[in-house]
Amino acid sequence: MSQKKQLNIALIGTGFMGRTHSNGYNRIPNFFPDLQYQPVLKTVCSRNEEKANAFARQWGYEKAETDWKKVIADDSIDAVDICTPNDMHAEIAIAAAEKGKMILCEKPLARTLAESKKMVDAIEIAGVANTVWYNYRRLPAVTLAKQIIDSGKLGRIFHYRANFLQDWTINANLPQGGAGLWRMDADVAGSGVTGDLLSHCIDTAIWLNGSIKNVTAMTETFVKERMHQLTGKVEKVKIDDACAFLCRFENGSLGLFESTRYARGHKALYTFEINGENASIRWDLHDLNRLEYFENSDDSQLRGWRSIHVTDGEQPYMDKWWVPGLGIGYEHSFVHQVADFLQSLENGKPCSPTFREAYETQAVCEAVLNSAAAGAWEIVNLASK
Ligand code: SOE
Repeated sequence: MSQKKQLNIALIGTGFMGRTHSNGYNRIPNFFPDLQYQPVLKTVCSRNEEKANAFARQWGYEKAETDWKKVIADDSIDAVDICTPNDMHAEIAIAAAEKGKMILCEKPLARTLAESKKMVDAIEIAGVANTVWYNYRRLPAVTLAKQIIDSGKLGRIFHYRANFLQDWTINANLPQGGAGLWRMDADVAGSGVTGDLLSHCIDTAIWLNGSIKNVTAMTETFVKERMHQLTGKVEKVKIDDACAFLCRFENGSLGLFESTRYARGHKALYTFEINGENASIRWDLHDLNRLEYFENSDDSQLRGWRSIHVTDGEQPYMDKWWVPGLGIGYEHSFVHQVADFLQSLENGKPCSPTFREAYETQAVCEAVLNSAAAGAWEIVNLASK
């Protein structure tokens, strides 16, 4: 411990993501013992004092706080981790950057491209280390897909296809807004499935297959009015419950994306498939340690989809865990993101996706929503208003 550099973390927000990130920090000393930096859980912040105290006890934070501005003002804090609902991301990130803090921000970067732009400007002016928690990149099978694509094995890419399907909002009596349901309130979340789920698919797609040039989209809000938990009134639902879009990538390939919270039977079915001239790759979150690969040059008698169980120590991240054959889970993607962030502090390289990279994902989301509203193709415009 004495040789380690301490990185004092303040977590703002104690929901589901607060737990995934905290678990990530806590696993580092055991599984990534060689890193120079050691996360120290200093402060957790929630508006609700009881919640903050209970969270601090459960996850090992030294202190609980109810005012995020006090957290930012605390000189002992090195890095601020933003896990609040989306409407708070920009204000907190900009204030933290102005105080010179490193920032780890939950996805999506913000509600809109304009908000995201202000955040990118703030961190770039401050020159602080930053990353956005698009965690699925860091599942070993997804990272292996990246390595295979970068090696050129697929050849020219023709198609990129992704889905993120859930079913938790089908019940028309489910209220919107407030604790636990802010994702259904467009004023807080910015959008529905586009920002919440498709942003994951877009982040992975840009990482694996490069920039998206233009999009044509459709969205639907199946339940038009819901009780708002905060106002107690029945209000118009402004989020997209479902969204599908087509796109063209800069490399000439075609993209097809779909997301919904109305796919009965699917809780978190994130899948992608990439078809190249020589080979194809596909992946499914429900079987997250497996990558499927089809190689056209295989002996024609034996050719078929290879089912690669990504658990070998020579495959990404797996030397850190158990022994070959034994898989890991969803939570490990967050441990890996913490490890990569700490590593980036060691080697001085940015921890991808940075705010600037997540800004590109936001630009695609914005183009998708604009296209659906206009019923027309939209160019992905990286210049915000
Ligand atoms: C929504 O249900 C949600 O929790 C998203 O907010 C997460 O980003 C996604 O990974 C799982 O689903």
